[in-house]
Amino acid sequence: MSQPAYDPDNVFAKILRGDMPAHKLYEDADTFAFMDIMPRGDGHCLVIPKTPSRNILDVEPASLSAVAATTQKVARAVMKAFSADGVTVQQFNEAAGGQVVFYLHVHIIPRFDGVSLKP
Ligand code: DGP
Repeated sequence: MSQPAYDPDNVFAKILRGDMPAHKLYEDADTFAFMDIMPRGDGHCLVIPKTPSRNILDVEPASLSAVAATTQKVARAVMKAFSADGVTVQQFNEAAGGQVVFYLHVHIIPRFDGVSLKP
């Protein structure tokens, strides 16, 4: 399958443009982190690059590196803020891979001993 083209009419691009609201957690020159609107657990948040890409299949390595660095920063911060026992980091690509919003994003979900994620 060839990679579909990036479509700028997606909700995360709108959030970055300021056309839609979001609960911002962190921002730097290359990345943006905000709370997930449909959390699968307390503190569920997302990290996106500022350079648009559809998913991991088309992202530039530098942008992916920036997302990884911010993911680590935010994962540490939310684990501390929520006194979590662990953290799940997830990332989906294309519909068959579970992707719903076609703008590269990484899920960060604090985890607690004995607590399952919401479906
Ligand atoms: P996925 O593409 O499968 O990784 O899931 C997209 C995630 O994005 C899902 O957890 C819900 C979240 N989401 C969808 N629309 C919005 C929105 O408008 N604002 C925020 N903050 N999160 C959203």
